[in-house]
Amino acid sequence: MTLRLAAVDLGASSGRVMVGDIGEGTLQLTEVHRFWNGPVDIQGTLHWDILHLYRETLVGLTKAAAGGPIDGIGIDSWAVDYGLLDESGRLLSNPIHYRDSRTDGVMDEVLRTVPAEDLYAITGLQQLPFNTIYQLVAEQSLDQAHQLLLIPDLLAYWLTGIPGAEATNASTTQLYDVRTRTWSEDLAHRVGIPTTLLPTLREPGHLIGPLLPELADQTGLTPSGVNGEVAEGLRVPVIAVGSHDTASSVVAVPAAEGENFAYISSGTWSLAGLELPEPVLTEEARQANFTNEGGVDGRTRFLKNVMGLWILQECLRVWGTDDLVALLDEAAETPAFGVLIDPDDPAFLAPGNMPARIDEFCARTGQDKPATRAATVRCVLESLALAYRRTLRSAREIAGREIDVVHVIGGGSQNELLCQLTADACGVPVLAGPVEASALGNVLVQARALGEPLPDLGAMRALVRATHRLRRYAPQGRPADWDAAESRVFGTR
Ligand code: ADP
Ligand code: LRH
Repeated sequence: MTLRLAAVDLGASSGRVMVGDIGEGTLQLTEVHRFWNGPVDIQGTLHWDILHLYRETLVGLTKAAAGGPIDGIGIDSWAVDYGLLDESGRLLSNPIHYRDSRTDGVMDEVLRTVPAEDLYAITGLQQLPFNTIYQLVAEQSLDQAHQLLLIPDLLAYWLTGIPGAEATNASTTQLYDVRTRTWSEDLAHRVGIPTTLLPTLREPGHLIGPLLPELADQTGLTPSGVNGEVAEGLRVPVIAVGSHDTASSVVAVPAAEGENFAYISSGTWSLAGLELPEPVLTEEARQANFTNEGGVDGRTRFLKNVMGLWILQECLRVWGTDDLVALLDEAAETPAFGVLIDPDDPAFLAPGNMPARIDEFCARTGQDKPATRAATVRCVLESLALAYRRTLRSAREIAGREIDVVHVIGGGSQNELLCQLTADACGVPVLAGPVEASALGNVLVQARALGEPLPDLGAMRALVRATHRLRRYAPQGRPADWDAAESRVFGTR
């Protein structure tokens, strides 16, 4: 059986529609459409342009249809954000961006009602100021709302008319009980969020429903029949995948069977951690602010959000250039261990003048500011590598696991300097690729739902490994230099 599947993958910096061709031993991904995504500031509130994302999704699906029949559609996106629907199913207002300042101070307010220990014991989630629970406490339109749909579920609803909440993404809301894998109605009550807002949960692989007839007409999407030709009258199913983009990308980590691996899903954010069979809800994990997000097939994504390439994206925007590759080449020639920052400092969360904020961080910490743009880029990359080193070391210690290799997946796996610095800082080899890990994880889970013999994550990963070229970076340099750099930024352990 050969399947042609459309993956709608909405990252925080770009959205794309990819077509995956999957058969026995084959997996090929083709990008058919890519479009801008990012925060839109209207009178001081940061929004997502959800109608632009919907329209571009349809443009992408139309392009996918032009290449032949499509057997399934899966949607994944960044986590935590949502749209609210009224009783008639209409979107109440444009979804707000998680970087908006409406959640400033809300976490502390909630923690006065629900102790941090309780929150962690139930949800296993890291404290991030923009977790859905805090956004909902800050929400203005709650009393008019009938239902909450997370972003990929909102798009799936617009494509099919069927609402629901896919579990991996629901696990990022901090309203999801990681032990029972259901919504925590208790928590919702305690913070004043009506539980009626929370839709029925669905697991990755669940068939959501067929594409609405008018959208099938508009896009020209039709599935293939048994012999691969267009099947008249049938409508393409929309299938729940790991709809949290990071859950989908972890599916596509090309780990070998039995390998002790860590991963860094590297894009706007860097999600650095381990895959575990069960959540780790210990006090040590809570203190270290590790998250236990839900993975495909009931796995736990035990990881931390590191601020990621966002800082660099904002530098480029402020400098008015998109020539990242030239800047990376210059940064590679810049002396090592100049200025260092803590990328997770809250100063770097909101959009703005990142080069100036880096300069301010340096002033605050008694460092000279970077002398050139290339030095700023080098500072960001070395600082990210240091943050990965700290994060993966704590993950290893807290979970009691070995790490023999770090898989770097996502757009940032193309950044050779960052991959090398990561190998150097972590002291283990980095295997870089695939770039489009989320879209791959998306089509793999669809393929299994449609009967492709991919029984488990091991089989999916073996297929990715067999069909994608990976780049290996061996650790170089002196570990003592990284020890010294780490104590400069974070103090001694
Ligand atoms: P997201 O899904 O969060 O939107 P991506 O996985 O698409 O993010 O990764 C985007 C990042 O990938 C960019 O911010 C950039 O730093 C990096 N990137 C993209 N292309 C290249 C390239 N050719 N070389 C190095 N880095 C790249
Ligand atoms: C990465 C990501 C990450 C979340 C953040 C909001 O795209 O989904 O896993 O924490 O966006």
